[in-house]
Amino acid sequence: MCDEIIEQKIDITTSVMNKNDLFAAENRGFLKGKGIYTLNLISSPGAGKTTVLESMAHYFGSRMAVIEGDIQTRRDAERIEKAGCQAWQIETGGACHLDAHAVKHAMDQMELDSDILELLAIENVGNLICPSGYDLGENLRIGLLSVPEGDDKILKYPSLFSTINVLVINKMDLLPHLDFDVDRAIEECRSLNPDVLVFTVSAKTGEGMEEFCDFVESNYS
Ligand SMILES: Nc1nc2c(ncn2[C@@H]2O[C@H](COP(=O)(O)OP(=O)(O)OP(=O)(O)O)[C@@H](O)[C@H]2O)c(=O)[nH]1
Ligand SMILES: [Mg+2]
Repeated sequence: MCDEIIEQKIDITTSVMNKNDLFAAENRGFLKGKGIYTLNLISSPGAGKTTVLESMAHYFGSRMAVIEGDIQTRRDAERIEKAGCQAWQIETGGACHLDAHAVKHAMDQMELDSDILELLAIENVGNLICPSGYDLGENLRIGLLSVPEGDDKILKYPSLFSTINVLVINKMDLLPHLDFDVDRAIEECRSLNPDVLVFTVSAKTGEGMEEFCDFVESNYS
């Protein structure tokens, strides 16, 4: 009886994931056709995803568009628009992650035909667990960890940190005030994910942001 329920649960989960993967593949093809390179930014709430994107907006300007994912409010999209980029807000109404279908729907509403547009950044809902299971059709999956969260988080949330291409450690300006061990965080991330690339930045002061933006641009130019 119990085995039967577990089997049914696995069937349903598998079918939802297959559907997501189909939409993700569709998104990837659509974006490739338009020559747009896509990032999926994932972190806990408040690690600095929107601040990183505001800083990136200074570098990329209208070459970048942003999809914002939050449970509620347009606050992050408003911040990105203020920073000079096109932004579309997805309010999930409770879901703790974005999925590829929601991203497809957002893209349908956006102006993605501009010749100068080359980068789409997707800010996922703040969460270290749920977003990691959903491919959105991105080219690069970026995990953000901020110094105040503590250097022990990577091994506690392996589903995210083992599947990212790039680790960005943010809020480096706070390092002198906290006991975050940068080498430990990097070492633990590489133990899960040997090929991960690492950037240390402060989105607030701009430290390390030019190097990070140069890297993003070098992936498609
Ligand atoms: N000191 C410092 N503060 C930062 C830095 N980056 C972001 N913050 C602050 O951290 C807070 C949260 O930043 P957000 O960019 O809103 O974080 P977020 O990850 O987008 O948050 P959610 O969208 O709610 O998940 C804000 O008060 C930022 O000003 C940084 O590099 N240094
Ligand atoms: Mg945000």
